[in-house]
Amino acid sequence: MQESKRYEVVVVGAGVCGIYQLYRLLEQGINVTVLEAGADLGGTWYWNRYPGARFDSESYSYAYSFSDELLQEWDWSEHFASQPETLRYLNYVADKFDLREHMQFDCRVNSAVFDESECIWKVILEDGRSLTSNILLTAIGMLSTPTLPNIEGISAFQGESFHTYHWPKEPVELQGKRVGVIGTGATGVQVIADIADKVGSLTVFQRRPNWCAPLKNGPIDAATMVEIKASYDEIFEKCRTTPGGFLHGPDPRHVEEVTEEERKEFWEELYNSPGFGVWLGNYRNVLMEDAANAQYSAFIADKIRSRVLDPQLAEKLIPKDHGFGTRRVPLETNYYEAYNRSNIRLVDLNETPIERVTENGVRTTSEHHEFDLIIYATGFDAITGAFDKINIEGPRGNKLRDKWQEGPVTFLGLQTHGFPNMMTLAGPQGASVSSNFPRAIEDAVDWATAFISYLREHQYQRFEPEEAAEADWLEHVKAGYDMMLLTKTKSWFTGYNSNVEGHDKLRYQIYLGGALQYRERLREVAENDYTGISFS
Ligand code: NA7
Repeated sequence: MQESKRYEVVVVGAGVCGIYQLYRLLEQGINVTVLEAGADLGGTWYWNRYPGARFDSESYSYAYSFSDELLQEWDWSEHFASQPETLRYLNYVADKFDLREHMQFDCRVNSAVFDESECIWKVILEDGRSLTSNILLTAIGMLSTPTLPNIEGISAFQGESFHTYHWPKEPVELQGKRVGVIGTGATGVQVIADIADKVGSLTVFQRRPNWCAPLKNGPIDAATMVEIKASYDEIFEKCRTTPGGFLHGPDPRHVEEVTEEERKEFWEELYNSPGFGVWLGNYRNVLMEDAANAQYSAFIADKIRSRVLDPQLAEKLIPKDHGFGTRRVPLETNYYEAYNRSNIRLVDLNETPIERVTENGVRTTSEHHEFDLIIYATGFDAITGAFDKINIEGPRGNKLRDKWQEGPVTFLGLQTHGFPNMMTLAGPQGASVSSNFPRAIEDAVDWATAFISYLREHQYQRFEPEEAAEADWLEHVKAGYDMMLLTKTKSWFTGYNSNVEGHDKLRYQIYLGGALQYRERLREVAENDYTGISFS
C-alpha cells in the first residue's frame, strides 16, 4: 500500500458484510479498498476456528442471495455448515467475483480522523501506514473483540491457553489432554460438546448455565441440494417475512389459545426440529410474557433432566435466573449427553468461585485443577467493542468511544451525528445482531450503496445525520426493548459484560423491532430524500 493513497470509499473489515459491500461498490465503479486486520478474509469465520464452530442458521438461509449463479454453483454439505466450510464459501465468493485484489490484509486500523478542511477521513494503520478516503464504512463485526475473564494469574499459566476467537490455525492436540473450559455461552457449548470425547479429561467452569436446545444437524445429499437450489426464491422470501430473517418465525397464537395437549405436541415438534425454531418459531407471547415463558422454560427444563443422568448435575445445568430464550439460545449436538461421560466434570462457580489461574491450572475456593490446556470461551466486548478499539475522531476532535460510552447512539444503526461521511454497516442499533446476519447485512449494504449513489448523483461531498433524527431513532430502538423479555436479562445482547469496565447496565445497542420494520424504516428514509441526514 502506498503512503496516504486516496480512495473514494474505505471499508474496514473483510467479513461477511465487508465482502458484500465491496462487491456492491465495485459494481458501481467506485474506487474502494477493504482493510482487514486478519491475514485473510472471512471475519468471524476466519477467526473462530475452535472445534465445533458452526452455523445455527440453515446454511442455505445464510448464503448470499445476490447472485443466482453463485447460489446454483455452491453445494452445502450440511444443513448447518461448520466453520471450515463457511470460510471456504466466503473465499469462493471473493475469488469468483475478483474481490480479493481489492482487499488489504494484516491492516489493523488504529485511528480514523475526519479532516473537515478537506472533507476526508485520514486512516492510520497499526504499522504506521496511512490512507485517506471520502467515506468510511465500518464492517468490523459485533462479536470481534474477545474478552478474557478478569481472573488473576491468566498470564502465569505455563500450558497452552487461548480465547476461542484466537484458536490457533495449527492443529491443537487434544488427545489425552487435561482440558479446562471457562464459559458456557453459545461458543462454550459448541466446544464442550465437540471435544468431550476427544480429550483425556474435561472440566467445565460454569458461572450461569444457558438454555440450550438440539441443533438437529445432518448432511445434505445431492438430491436435497438440487431441491434447495430450486427453492432459493422461496427460502429468501420466507426469510424476508420473519422478524429475525430466519426460516423460523413466531406462531401467531398465544400459549393460552391452545389446549395443553396441542401445546405439548407443538413444543415436542419444535424441540425435535432443526435450527432456531425451538427459540423463534414458538407461540408469539413466549418471548414476551413471563407466564408463557415460564411454561415453556419448564418444558425445556424437563428435556434437560431427561438427557442428563445425574439429577443433581441436571439441576445445575438448568438456568434459574432467566427464562428460555431471554439470552442467546446455544444450539447443540449432544451437549447435555457429554455430561454423562466419565471424563467430564462441571464446576459450578456459584458454589466454588475461581480464585486464580496458576502456573499449571485453575484454583477455585475448594481445590486446584491441573490442566494442559485452558480454553477461554468467555465472550466478547459485544457490538461496540470493535469501535472502541479504534480511535474514531470527528471534526472537532470528538471521539466516538466517548459519545458511545453509555451506549451507542445512531441514526438507523448506520450513521452517527458528529461523525460525517461514516456508515456503520452491521453496526449497533441496526437489525443485523438480532437477525440472521447475511439477510440483515444485505439490507444495510444495499441501503448504503444506494445512499452512496445518491451522494454521487447530487455531487454531495459531506453527509451527517441530524441530532433530532438520531434522538428519534433512539426512542424507536428503546420502544423495541419494552416488548421483549430478553431486555430484562443480563447478556451481551443487553450490553452486560463482567470483564469490561462500565458494562454493568442496560445499553440500547440492538434493534428489536424486527427485520421487516427495520427494512421499512430504511425504505422510508431513502424514499424521502434521506430525511434526517444533512448534505453539503
Ligand atoms: P457469551 O455468550 O457472552 O458467553 C460467555 C461465557 O463466558 C458465559 O457463560 C459467561 O458467564 C462466561 N464468563 C465470562 N466471564 C467469565 C468469568 N470471569 N468467569 C467465569 N465465566 C465467565 O459468549 P459466546 O462466545 O459464548 O457467544 C457469543 C456469541 O457468539 C453467541 O451468542 C453467538 O451469536 C456467537 P455468564 O453467563 O456471564 O455468567
